Amino acid sequence: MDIRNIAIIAHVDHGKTRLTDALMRETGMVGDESVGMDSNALEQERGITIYSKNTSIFYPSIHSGQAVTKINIVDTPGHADFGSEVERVLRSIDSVLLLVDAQEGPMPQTKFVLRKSLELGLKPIVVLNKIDKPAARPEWALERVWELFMDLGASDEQLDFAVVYTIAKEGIAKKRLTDESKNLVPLLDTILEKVHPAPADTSLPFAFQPFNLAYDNYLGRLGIGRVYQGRMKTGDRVFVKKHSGEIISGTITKLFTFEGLSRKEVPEVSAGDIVMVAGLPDLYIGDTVAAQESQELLPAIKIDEPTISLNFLVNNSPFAGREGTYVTSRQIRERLEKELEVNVGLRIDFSPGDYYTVFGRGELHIAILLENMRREGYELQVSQPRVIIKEIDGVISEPFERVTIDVADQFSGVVIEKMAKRKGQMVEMKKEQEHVRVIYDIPTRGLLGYRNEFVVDTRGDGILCGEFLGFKPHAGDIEKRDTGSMLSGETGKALSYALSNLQERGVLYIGPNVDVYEGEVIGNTAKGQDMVVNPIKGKHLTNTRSSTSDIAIQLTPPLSVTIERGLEIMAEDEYLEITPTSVRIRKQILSENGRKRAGRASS
Ligand SMILES: Nc1nc2c(ncn2[C@@H]2O[C@H](COP(=O)(O)OP(=O)(O)OP(=O)(O)O)[C@@H](O)[C@H]2O)c(=O)[nH]1
Ligand SMILES: [Mg+2]
Repeated sequence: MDIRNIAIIAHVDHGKTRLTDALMRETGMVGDESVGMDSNALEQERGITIYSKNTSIFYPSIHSGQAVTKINIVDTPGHADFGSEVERVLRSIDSVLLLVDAQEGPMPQTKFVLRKSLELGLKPIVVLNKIDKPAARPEWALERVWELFMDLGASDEQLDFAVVYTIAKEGIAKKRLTDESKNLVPLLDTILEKVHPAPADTSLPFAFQPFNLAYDNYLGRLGIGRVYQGRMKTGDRVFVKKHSGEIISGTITKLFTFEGLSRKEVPEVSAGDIVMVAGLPDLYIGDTVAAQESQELLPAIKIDEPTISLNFLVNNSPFAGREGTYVTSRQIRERLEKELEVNVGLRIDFSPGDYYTVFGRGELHIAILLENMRREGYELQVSQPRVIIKEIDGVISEPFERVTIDVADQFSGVVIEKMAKRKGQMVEMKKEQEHVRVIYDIPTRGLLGYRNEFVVDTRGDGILCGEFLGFKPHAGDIEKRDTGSMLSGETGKALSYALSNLQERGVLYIGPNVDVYEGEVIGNTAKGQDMVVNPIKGKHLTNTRSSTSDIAIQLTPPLSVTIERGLEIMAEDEYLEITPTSVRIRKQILSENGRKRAGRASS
C-alpha cells in the first residue's frame, strides 16, 4: 500500500490535536465524538498535548473501492518544554503540516519547529487554522509565515509551500479562502499531492529505528518507529545496534501497525510504515534494529540531556500515609523503574538508598511525572530542583536557555528588570504595535522559579517560551528569593480569625478549616525572612457583646500550591509533600528549635 508519513507541528494551542481528531473522523477511523488524541487524563485536564502520539488513517476510505493510501500522522506537543520530543519525531517522517493560528500568526514555538523541519530538508505544508475566529487575519498571518521561512533560510523549493485554510474545530479545509467547503478533503488531497510516498524497498535487509517508547505489562518494552527498508516477521532474529558500538541480538515477539487510535497486531511489517515492535528489552530511541549484524547504523536521534535534578523521598510529614495508597520507599522505587522504561531523557540514581536522585529536562518534565504518580495513589516528598553543573574542559558550566518573551508594553519594564537580575543577556528587542518581544539567553538556574512570577507580573497576559541552548560557563551568583516562608508553629485546624490577621503580612497558601502541622509552610511573607505564626488561634472570648465582625471575616482566596508552583516557590531547606489529594510545602526540619540547632551546628 502507498504510505505517507507526516507530523503536525505548531505553537501551543494552534489546533494540532483538533485537526488530527477531525482527520480521523473525516476518514471514519473513529466514530465517537468524545474519542480523541489527547487521551491521557492529565492532557484532558490541562487541555494540552504532553506526549506525541501517532495515528493512521486511510484515504479515500477503505470502503470506497478506490486505491487507498495510508497516512501515518504524528500529533506533537506544542508546549516549548517538549521541543526535543518534536525534534525526535521530525527525524522519522517525510513532511509536516505547519499549523498557524490565523489570528496570532507565527509564535516562538512555530519558529522552533519550522527551523528544525527546514534543517532536515522537509518541505512543509502550511495550514492556516482558526479562520473562523472573528479577529482572524489569514492574509496577514500568511505574510508573516513567508517572512519566517525567509528568515530561517528556506530553500526556493521550501519557500514554494502549499497553503490550506482550515477550521479544525469544524473539520473544514479550503485551498482558497473564498472556496466553499464542508469537509477536510482539500487538505487530504493536498497531502497526497505534496507528500512523497514513503520509500518502500523490501528487497533490502530490514532496518527499523524507534522514535518513541511504550511499555506493556505483558510485552515489556515497545519501540514505536519507522521501518526504513526490508520486511520483518514475528519470530525473526534481529540485532539492536547502538551508537555506542554495542550490539545486542534479540527476537521480535510481536508486531503492530496503527489504525486510528488502536494498534493492530500483524504478522509482518514492511518498509515505509510506522510500526510498533515488542521483544527487545534493551531497545532505546535512535537504536537501529537490523536483520544483519554488519548493517550500517541509521543516523542517531539526539536526546536532550537532563538539566535539573532533585531528590524523591518517602513522605515523613506528620500527615504521612493519610491520603496515599503507595507510600513506601520500595513502592516509589518500583514506580520510578517503570517510568524509566518509557520516559526519554529521565535518569535516576537509586544508589543513595534513603532517597533517589531524579534528573530531568526541566520543571515541567518532573512536575508531570509527579502529577501522574499522585493520580495513581502515590505519596512522597521531593527536594528543591537544582540545575546540573558540569565541568567541561576544565570550565564549570551550567545549562542555558534562550527565552522569547512577548508582553504588553506596560509590563516590559518589570520583565527586563527581573531578567537582568537573573543574569539574562538580552539578544534582541523588537516593538510590535502595543507589544514588545524580547529575547534573552539566560542560565536555567535564573529561570527556575520565574515563570510563576512572570504570570503575576504580566497579569497572565505575557508569553514566555524557552528553548535549551546547551551548557555554557557558569554565570555566577544569582540572588532570587525576596520572600520568606510563613510557617505554622502549631498542629491543628486553621481558623478564619487567625488567617484574617496573617493575610495582612503576606500571601497565604491555605484557607480556613484546613489541617496544618508544625513546620508546614502556609504562605509567604514580603519580608525576606521566615516567620513562625499561629494559624489555629481562635478569637479570645471576652465579655463585650460579640460584634458581627466575627462572622463576616473576609478572607482573600489563598494561592493554591500546585506541583509546578510548589517546585518554583519552595526554598532550599524545604520539601514539597505530594499526596493524591494535597500538595504542601514544609520545612525539612519541622520544629523551630530543631532548625535553630541545625543552623548553629552548620555555622
Ligand atoms: N475557533 C477555533 N478554535 C479552534 C480551532 N481549532 C482548534 N481550536 C481550539 O483551540 C484550542 C486548542 O486546540 P488543540 O487542538 O488542543 O491545540 P494543540 O495545537 O493540539 O495544542 P497543544 O497540543 O497543547 O500544543 C481548543 O480550545 C480548540 O477548540 C478552529 O479552527 N477554530
Ligand atoms: Mg495538541
